[in-house]
Amino acid sequence: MPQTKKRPSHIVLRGPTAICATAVLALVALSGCGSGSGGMGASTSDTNATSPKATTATVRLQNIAIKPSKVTIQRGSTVTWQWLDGHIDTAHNVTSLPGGPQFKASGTRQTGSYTVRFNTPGKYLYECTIHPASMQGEIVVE
Ligand SMILES: [Cu+2]
Repeated sequence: MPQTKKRPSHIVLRGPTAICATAVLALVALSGCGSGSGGMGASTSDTNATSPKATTATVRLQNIAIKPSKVTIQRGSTVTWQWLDGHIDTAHNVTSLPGGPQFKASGTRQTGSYTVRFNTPGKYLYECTIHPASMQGEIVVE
């Protein structure tokens, strides 16, 4: 008696089996689409990562000023600050302002240079904390 009832349950099992087969087909179709568009997407982002011209910008810390005070670069580029006020015994630093994207502060010094690579687009505001009134700068990373 229960055996006859099991037969319909076997038939019911064919339903999910058929659905599984459909799901597999769908997955194959999806994975086919996915690998195609995924490959396209990856190559597109690779192009974006490499095709903007990475550059090196130089900023002078001289006469208690930042020159140029605003620099625009492509992501992946570097900015090098040069300390040029050592001869007047004046030290500077470059320090991110709070509230925006940050980069590692240079520390205070009188000579030499400091280079930061910017990989993340954004508007980086900074200052020399010793001379904030006259030494404010901006790095725009595109
Ligand atoms: Cu300064």
